[in-house]
Amino acid sequence: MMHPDFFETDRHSIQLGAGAALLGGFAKDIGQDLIRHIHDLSAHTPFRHMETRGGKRMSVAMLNCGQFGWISDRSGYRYTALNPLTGKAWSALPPLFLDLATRAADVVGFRDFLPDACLINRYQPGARLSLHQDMDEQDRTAPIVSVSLGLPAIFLWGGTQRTVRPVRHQVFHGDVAVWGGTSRMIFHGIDALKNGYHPAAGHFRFNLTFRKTR
Ligand code: MD6
Ligand code: FE
Repeated sequence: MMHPDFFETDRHSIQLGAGAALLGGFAKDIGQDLIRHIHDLSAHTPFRHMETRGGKRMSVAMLNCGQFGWISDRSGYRYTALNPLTGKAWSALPPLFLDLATRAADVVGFRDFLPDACLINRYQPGARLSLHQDMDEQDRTAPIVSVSLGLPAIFLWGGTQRTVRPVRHQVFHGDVAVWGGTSRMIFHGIDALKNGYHPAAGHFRFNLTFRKTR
């Protein structure tokens, strides 16, 4: 059930579906801090363009922090405890990240969300993420919390079948999407990023996606 505070967070918050909401500006006040952390993390684990199962280079560059990291290569998509490039653990989740993810999930009615993975996506102009379902997590009862930073983008929100034509939502710096429950397996994606300049992120859009993988 929606927490009563949901309707107070921001007048631009919208419910996407059952157990799913877009919280307008929820992380705006810490946006710059979050980006600073992303830069620190990327000094340790550089962003890279992984390959899809089919061998195509992804247009979105990624890095991970947390107990588990999402990786993609020719053997498919999965979470690993070690970075395959270094053989070392991923960097720990910064407390600021964890606190934000838990607060956002709570507002949408998912209490005590404790993510064990944070995938950081970096989009440059033209980069996109085609319609997909998040299905590499064992725990499908936990929601996903997704934080938009930097340049705006068009978030595509479809249905439980790939053939459903997606609704287009513009997402801005500091917006947070949360989805779980019966919306957990909705097809979604990001349209090709438009060129632009954001004072805190330059020519990029960043997205933090928090999950409980197991
Ligand atoms: C993005 N996000 O916003 C891509 N997946 O850059 C996702 O694919 C995503 O935002 C699951 C839940 C939230 C998301
Ligand atoms: Fe996704």
